[in-house]
Amino acid sequence: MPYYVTTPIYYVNAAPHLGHAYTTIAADVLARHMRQRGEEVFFLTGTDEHGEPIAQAAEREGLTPQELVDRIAPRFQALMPELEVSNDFFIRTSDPQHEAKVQEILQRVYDAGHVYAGTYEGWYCPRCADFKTESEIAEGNTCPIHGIPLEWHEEDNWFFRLSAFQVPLERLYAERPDFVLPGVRYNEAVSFIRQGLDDVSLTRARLRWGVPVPWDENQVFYVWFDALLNYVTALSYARDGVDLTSEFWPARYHLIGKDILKFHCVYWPALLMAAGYEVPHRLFVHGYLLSEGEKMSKSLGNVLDPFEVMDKFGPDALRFYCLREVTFGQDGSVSTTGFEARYETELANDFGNLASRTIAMIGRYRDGTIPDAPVDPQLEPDFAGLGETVAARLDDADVTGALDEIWQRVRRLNRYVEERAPWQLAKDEARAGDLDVALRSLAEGLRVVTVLLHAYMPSTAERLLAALGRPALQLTTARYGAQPGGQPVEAIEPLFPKR
Ligand code: ME8
Repeated sequence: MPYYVTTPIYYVNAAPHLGHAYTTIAADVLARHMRQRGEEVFFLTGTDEHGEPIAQAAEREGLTPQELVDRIAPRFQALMPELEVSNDFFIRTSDPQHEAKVQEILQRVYDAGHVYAGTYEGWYCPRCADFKTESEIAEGNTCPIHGIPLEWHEEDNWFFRLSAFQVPLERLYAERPDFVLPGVRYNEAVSFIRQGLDDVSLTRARLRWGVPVPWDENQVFYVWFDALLNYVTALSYARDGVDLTSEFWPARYHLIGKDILKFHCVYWPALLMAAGYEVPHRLFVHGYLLSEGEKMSKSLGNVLDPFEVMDKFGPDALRFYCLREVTFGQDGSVSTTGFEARYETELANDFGNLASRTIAMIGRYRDGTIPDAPVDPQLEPDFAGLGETVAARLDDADVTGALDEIWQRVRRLNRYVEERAPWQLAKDEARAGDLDVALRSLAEGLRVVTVLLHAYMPSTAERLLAALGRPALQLTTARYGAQPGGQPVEAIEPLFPKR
């Protein structure tokens, strides 16, 4: 089954930060891993360029909205190769093809009777571009996400009949207990639905910066409907002259942060049903990266700059750190000191040293050729079924759990070096056969973990596999003993040098 994975599309009212990098890296791990499994993959990310937050940011800077988005969207686009993110397309919601497709789909929703004219009044957060329900209003009539005062808004709008989807949504969730992962987020979505769904406003009258409503020239679509639809519109024009929708829709995974759960877990499936599309297979809702106990965000200003971290340590170290430090699905703190500690203990010591020592010992004791000896059966139980275990974890988007499985084997190989002490074996000619087995087993174990780490640290893994003379990346090769010995290796510079 083809594998379509998406990230949220990011607002371009400020520069990209580590939170944006985080979701995108996680999606990249899934995409790369599925390619290693030989699946047809389509991986989408992009920018959300309409709506009030953008219009306001442009005004503050004395620019037109178009000028602002044309200035900032390229910075998000440039972030992708820097992070080694292998997205198949980058959507911008100001793309004319996206706008035309949004109009076509929402016209269909209108024609099917899911839209009516009404007046909206309520408390509104201009940063969220969202009206707040009773339970979403924080103390002092403020936005619980941005901490700013809410504004009372009244306007004539077109409404989407979300309430009509109450029963279909309840049924969807009852039939598919894994529709939203992790379970705590599934429960949150279900309780939101059970509270009773109000209709939601689909358009905005006061704003010009958006996709025009085809049946009412005085309105544009509410940015969230325009934005959600990116996941289907992109497939229709990402490849010239080919519509990929029937191949890749429904998406296998939408990855999102918990801040946008309501839109994705409630509005989005309802809108898809109204428009006659299948709903996605699954959504995975991750937690927040925290900095000094607070959510990192542009509006709060406590931002850890991914560009700075990458300049000093490279993208692979950043990718590894984010997914290792914070269990995907939960909140967790990130910091420069935390980063440096993991860089030192896990990347430089656990993995980097294992690679350098293994290659150096093969050089020193066996003239740089992996001995053509059997692999040590002692390590077999540690590696049995590892590829399948990692694949199963990643089928559930458990990117931290899969990485932990791999890392346990990295540590096992380090213990194996200590247990076998090849430098001792090398002193005794009678133990040459044992030394052959130990070196062959280390090289093979190292190769297996590196194939599995490719999704997480692509360029490091490729460098190391090339040095081991076995560049194959397919998941089927991630089996201990799958590749024969007798292979020359090449010395390499430390993978994670001291900084
Ligand atoms: O909400 N920790 O865009 P946005 C973890 N345009 N992830 C974080 C994060 C943090 N501290 N900060 C941001 C929007 N993110 C809409 C989405 S989708 C149809 C429209 C990530 O620029 C996380 O994925 O505010 C979060 O959901 C997303 O960035 C919000 O990005």
